[in-house]
Amino acid sequence: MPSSLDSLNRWVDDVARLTEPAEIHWCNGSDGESRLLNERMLANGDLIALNAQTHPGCTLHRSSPTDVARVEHLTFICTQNRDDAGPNNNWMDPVDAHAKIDALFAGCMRGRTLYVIPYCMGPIDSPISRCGVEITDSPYVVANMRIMTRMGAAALTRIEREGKFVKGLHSTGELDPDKRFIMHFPEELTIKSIGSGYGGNALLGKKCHALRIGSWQARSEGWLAEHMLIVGIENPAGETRYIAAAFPSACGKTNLAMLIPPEGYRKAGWKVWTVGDDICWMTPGKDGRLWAINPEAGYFGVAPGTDTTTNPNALAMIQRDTIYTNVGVTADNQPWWEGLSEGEPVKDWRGREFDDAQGPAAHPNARFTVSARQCPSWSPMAEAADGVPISAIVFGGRRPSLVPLVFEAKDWAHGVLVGAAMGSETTAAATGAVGVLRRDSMAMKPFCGYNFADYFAHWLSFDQPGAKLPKIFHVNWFRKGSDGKFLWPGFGENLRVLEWILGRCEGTSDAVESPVGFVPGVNDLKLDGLALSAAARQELLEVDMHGWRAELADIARYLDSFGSRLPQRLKDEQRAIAAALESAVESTPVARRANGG
Ligand code: SAT
Ligand code: MN
Repeated sequence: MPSSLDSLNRWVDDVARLTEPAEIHWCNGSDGESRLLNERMLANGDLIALNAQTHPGCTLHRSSPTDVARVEHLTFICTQNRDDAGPNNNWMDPVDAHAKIDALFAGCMRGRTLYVIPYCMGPIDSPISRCGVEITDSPYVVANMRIMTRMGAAALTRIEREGKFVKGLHSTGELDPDKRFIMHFPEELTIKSIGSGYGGNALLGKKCHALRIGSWQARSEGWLAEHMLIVGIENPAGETRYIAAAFPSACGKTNLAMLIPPEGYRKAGWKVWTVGDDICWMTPGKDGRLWAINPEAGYFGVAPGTDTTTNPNALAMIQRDTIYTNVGVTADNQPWWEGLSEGEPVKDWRGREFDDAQGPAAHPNARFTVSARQCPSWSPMAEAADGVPISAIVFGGRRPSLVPLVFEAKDWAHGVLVGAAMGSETTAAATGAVGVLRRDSMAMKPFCGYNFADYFAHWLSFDQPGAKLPKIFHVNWFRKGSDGKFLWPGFGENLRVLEWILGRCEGTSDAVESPVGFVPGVNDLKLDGLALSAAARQELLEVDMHGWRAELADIARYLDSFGSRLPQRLKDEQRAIAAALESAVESTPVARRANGG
């Protein structure tokens, strides 16, 4: 009888014939293997040792200066039918795409080792988890995948049992931006990536598998693969509720997932548990609720800005056994980045003598890779095979104006519109201009592996009789006052907003109804002890009807860009809100007090 590993073996043979490596190494994920690889990388300069007294087990990787972020313009979804990829993706015909990228793979591993990395996204025994195999010629990728996924022998055993896995082929190639492509073939459960060694371009379990291919699999199998953190909030009564929150890259998911409660909350007994900081797979349970796992086993977080005040949990977890990418270093060889209050850099992320005229010491998208278990707020529920039940889904982006601190969607379909209409200013996580406002539906613009119109329909389809769906909210930590400064202190204080959100789920927090959703009244949020002027409180919670009327018109234009595939239900939601705003603008807006539930 043929073993279910036959197809894997055949694929590895085919790839080896194409790429011509000097040797092939099957990764088992053991400590010994990891030590050996590290030694090799330290010897050849792929990794640089950091101060072993202050940062035991930590290393630094400097990527090529033109390879420091995801490359959305070189990322393709290759489906037989162009409309299946949708206007939200770059598309290429699969036959052309294979031909184009295989030409770049030909002979690309000469003199190099081909590593075969079997991995599992999610707890190894979870029915929600899915497996994949990445082939790469980058030992740095192997080291990162070992932290970010359940990699090695156990994953291979599961693959042998299931016979099904996502195939990912990666090579750093020549690290030439002109010979770089990140291609996805969802119909073949296949990924091919060449020319980059960086993060989301190269660690194929992450954005390529867990989101782009994952979202495709999720639609056909009835679940959701989302760009969301998962956080558990334990109240003083000892009850923990879980929130899943979607924000674009580099908008504070890691910080929110690891939040430290403000002092008053801490003393009262509130605790925060981190389940995930980037990706969430959710599936309807027998009880009608959505149950979520974090498919990852580690964090690939943004280093700049991480400090004792912003994210003390993250700072604590990256003191040992961490791979740093593109940070600066101090005179005594400690990692350093902008926003770190201690130490000062002598070398920048490229390894040059630090000179602030040449730019920052750390690249703005510099990262740390670390095992999730090192986080002081790590939740043991991150290993639960059934996942955790989600009480609330939160969408958010960087919106300097208009969008209030928090509001609640009126129901699931309205919530889907709120997610679809999400906008945010771009960040350094992808190459291109920073600070430009763009629509980023569900924070999935760079990551949805199929047509957004079909994706919105998939979201709407969860609204079934018997479903006990989470309530949907929108937050905006980034609203600015007329002085250009952020109005809201953010970070730990965000727990105040999460408390209101969970109160809405339990029927214990009040709100004011507005055409755009339920907004807390000034006294509905617990703001005691915050240095926040009455004017700032007012502004943070204000719904500017005229501004929102223009916003809804812009949302309508955005929705129209998806043509006839867009679900009518979503258009109806948009029209209903636009009409409500129209009458609110015409008459004097009278806010109606909504009851707790
Ligand atoms: O580079 S990654 O895609 O892994 C990180 C991010 O952009 O969110
Ligand atoms: Mn992300």
